[in-house]
Amino acid sequence: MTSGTITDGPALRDPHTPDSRLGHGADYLHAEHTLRSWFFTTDHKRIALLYLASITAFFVIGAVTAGLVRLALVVPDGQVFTNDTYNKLFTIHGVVMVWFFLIPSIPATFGNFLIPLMIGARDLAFPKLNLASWYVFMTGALFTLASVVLGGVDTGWTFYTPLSTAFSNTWVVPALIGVTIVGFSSILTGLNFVVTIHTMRAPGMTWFRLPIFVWTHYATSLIFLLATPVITVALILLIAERAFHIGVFDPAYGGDPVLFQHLFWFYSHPAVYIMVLPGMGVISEIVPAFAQKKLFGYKFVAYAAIGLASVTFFVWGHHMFVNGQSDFASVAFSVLSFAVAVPSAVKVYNWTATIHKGSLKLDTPMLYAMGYIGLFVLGGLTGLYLATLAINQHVHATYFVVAHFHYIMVGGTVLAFLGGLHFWWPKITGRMYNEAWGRISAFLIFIGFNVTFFPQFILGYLGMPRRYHVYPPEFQFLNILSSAGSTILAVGYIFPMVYLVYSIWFGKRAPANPWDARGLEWTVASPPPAHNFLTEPQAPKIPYDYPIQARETGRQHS
Ligand code: HEM
Ligand SMILES: [Cu+2]
Repeated sequence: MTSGTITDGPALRDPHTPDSRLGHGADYLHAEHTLRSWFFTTDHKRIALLYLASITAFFVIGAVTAGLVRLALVVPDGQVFTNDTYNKLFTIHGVVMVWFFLIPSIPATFGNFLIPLMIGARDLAFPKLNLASWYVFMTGALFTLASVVLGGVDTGWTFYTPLSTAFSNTWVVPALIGVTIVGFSSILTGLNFVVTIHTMRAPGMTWFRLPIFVWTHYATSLIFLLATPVITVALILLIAERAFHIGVFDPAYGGDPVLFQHLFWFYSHPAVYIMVLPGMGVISEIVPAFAQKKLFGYKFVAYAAIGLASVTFFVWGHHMFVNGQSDFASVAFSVLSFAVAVPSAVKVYNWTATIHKGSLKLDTPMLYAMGYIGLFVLGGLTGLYLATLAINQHVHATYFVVAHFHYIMVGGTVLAFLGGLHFWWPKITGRMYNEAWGRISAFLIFIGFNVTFFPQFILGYLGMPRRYHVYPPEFQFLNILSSAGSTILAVGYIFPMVYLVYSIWFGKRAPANPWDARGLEWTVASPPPAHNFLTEPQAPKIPYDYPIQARETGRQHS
């Protein structure tokens, strides 16, 4: 083949990567071997792996600190750690998990790896910017982790004022600088995805032929672009407030601490959808593949992604029902929060309808997907409890909230992440993992998760506040149950780390399409060639063209 055929068309613009000198047949993992070729790569697939390694390391830090928090809570009298250490532990856990794991997790790894492959492009629109985003991300994360090494932070991941501005004597400023820097990485990634999806689609890849994974990443990128600058400004003001007492948030200087909460949640509620939408994209790929059935209501699922991304900007006040906002504001935010249920329910309904009468294969990715749907529904429904003003009075800042957000964020993001990791692992590495171990781990995680977090709904309902490590002895049994569950969960997380890494060297070689799935990423070899497509990719006429078609128009035939 001549290189002429593959530089034709906007989708295949040559990004001028150093590796473009290489033969077009070399797979991306073996195209070059030097360390330099990894740390200066502009190949979206290699950058995805840099992110995968980083966020895995951060997940381990987050998980170890979670384990220590659960360890402390085994006894009611708070004797395991000092108050100060306990506060620092849950802060590191929250900061690392939210800012350095959950937010980048799926977009930075699978988004980076798959969006160009799925739309038939050779790379992202700005390959060098993509590499720069990873360096920005690492710089910020290491800044924040340095504050931990220096002595820790005790404000919680929310950095609420006036604790963070006036009262905390821990390393707040370097922690904030790190989180601020990481925000720029999100903005750059969002920008790259939006431009890529607009301009790099292969001929014939119309908007309504895009995989839902691409749609959800498009919606997520809009949130990255529109919401992240707000937290950036808020955090810079917070740093200035703490360093120079400029009087934006501190009443002693004429400021307003509640203003910080508005700015914080104006970003951080949409951030929940930065975490959850990409996971929904993953589930929307897995479910049709393992039901061998066309995704039910494709257009509704696509619109629901945009719908969620829009409504999410108007509900931030549900975090402040008891913090002195007007009754009118509270009622409005309550009603708007209920509106979020509509597009969420559309998604769940459509996945369920896709499974219905499909020819189900319960392989590891599908087990994660089904676990995801269950946990997400429970997380979402308890969100409606929290959005109800009278109930919120009772459970605000209790373990009910902790249980709710873990169902959404761990159930919704981590299970989707693991499902996606197993689904695309053969594509990414060219190797198959051990299916039996995969299924065992998926079960352990599902059971461990529920044993850990379900008791926390009860604890919260009974009145146990979050962020305390001294509690009345009658709460001890449920806390021990929760800590025991977290041990099962930890084992469930360790298994995949072992058998997946093992498969890289000893796993069976993966075919191009081990699951008989649809989508352009399955038309290239596993692992894909350095330049993705050897010949011009052909966009499918309809997305999710599986043998079993949903009977959306079936009435007239029956
Ligand atoms: C895997 C992803 C996880 C994420 C994203 C996550 C996220 C969070 C966040 C944001 C907080 C709030 C911290 C704060 O309020 O300052 C938190 C608290 C906590 N998490 Fe996690 N967590 C995860 C996993 C776990 C696991 C596996 C466990 C237990 C084994 C766990 C146990 C806890 C506990 C006990 C708290 C303290 C609640 C409190 O503030 O009193 N988390 N987590
Ligand atoms: Cu919210």
